[in-house]
Amino acid sequence: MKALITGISGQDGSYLCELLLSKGYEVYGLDRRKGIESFPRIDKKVLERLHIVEGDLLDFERLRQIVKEVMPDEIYNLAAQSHVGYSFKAPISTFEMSGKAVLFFLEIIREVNSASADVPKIKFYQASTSELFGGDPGTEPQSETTPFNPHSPYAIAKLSGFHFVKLYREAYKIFACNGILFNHESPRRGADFVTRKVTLALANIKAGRQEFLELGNMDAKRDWGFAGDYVEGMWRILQNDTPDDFVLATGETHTVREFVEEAGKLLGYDVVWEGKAEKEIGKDKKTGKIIVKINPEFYRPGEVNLLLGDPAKAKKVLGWTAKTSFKELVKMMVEADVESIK
Ligand code: NAP
Ligand code: G4F
Repeated sequence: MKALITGISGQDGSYLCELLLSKGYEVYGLDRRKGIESFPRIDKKVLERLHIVEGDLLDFERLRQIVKEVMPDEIYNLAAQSHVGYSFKAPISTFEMSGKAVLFFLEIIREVNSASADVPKIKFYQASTSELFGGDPGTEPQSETTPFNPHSPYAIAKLSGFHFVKLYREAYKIFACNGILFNHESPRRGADFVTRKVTLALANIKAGRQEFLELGNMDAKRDWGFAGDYVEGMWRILQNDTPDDFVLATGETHTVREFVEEAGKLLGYDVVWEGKAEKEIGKDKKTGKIIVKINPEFYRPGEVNLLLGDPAKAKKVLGWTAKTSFKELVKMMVEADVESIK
């Protein structure tokens, strides 16, 4: 089996390529040209087993050439501008990467699939997101049947990608699926996402290298799982007999504040909170040291308040469940960051 993964250098790409290699796949990874080889998330031995192909997600002709040359059995489209906050600053490029580029792949697959009856059909996985739901209180737990109400340029872009996948599946019988994934984190998470920002900052504060941590909305609730578990779900989605869309989630939700408390505990801090809104601070109860301050710069023009997924369909149809608990995830990330800053 041959797989093409876009976004190979990202968090999920790094775990997915390991999984597929372990299953005997020949793995091709799309990487945009940077002039230097840079795959900090991928182990050197794993990298040696990958075929890296250079190309940009927005270059239709290059993508077409790559797909025709590689002729993968499966395409996992993970590449995106994946930061929700940044999508308010760069809505146009975000829209192109998560909307237009999805259509590029579907058009290429339509062309390849229809070329001749002997050509093997390509299966397509689209990295869709729980951001589609909008997280309005009262809609939880969110499942495949919950109405969408996107609150950011990122979510609107991903919603267009979601609908293109559904349309091409229904209209052209392409084996195309959306994985509607809730937040999944790991020690390989980008440092500008809230979980990794917290674990890295607290490790630095503990080591005396940073004074305090600045955050935005502490009340947001997320259904946080471990990325390593979620890539297994992506693979299972494409092994299902029929193409379909699936929610992958843990079924548990926590506030950003709870994430800070849990990470703090592991480093010997008993974080207590004082003040409200922009005046809120988090202090270590024993020493009185201020660990967290609010910086409104990290507030978003549109916020998703509450994400809590219902993964029942994935469990029933795919036999998939998130194995790693919230506490195990936080511990894994804190321990990795204590090591990473040494
Ligand atoms: P990530 O770490 O931000 O990785 C994004 C990847 O996309 C990187 O490899 C990046 O390459 C690549 N990329 C961006 N623009 C590109 C372009 N123009 N051409 C080629 N490659 C490009 O994201 P992730 O956390 O692994 O998430 C993977 C996918 O799942 C994303 O589509 C994300 O939106 C979606 N998703 C993530 C979560 C989550 O909680 N992690 C939940 C739901 C959905 P560079 O290294 O060159 O920047
Ligand atoms: O970690 P975040 O930036 O992740 P967010 O916005 O939930 O998006 C992630 O998960 C989505 C799936 O639901 C993916 F589709 C998407 O690609 C990405 O992987 O923020 C989580 C929450 C937000 O409510 C944010 O406002 O944390 C809040 N937050 C509070 N302070 C902060 C901060 N977020 C960031 N990044 N930085 C802060 O300082």
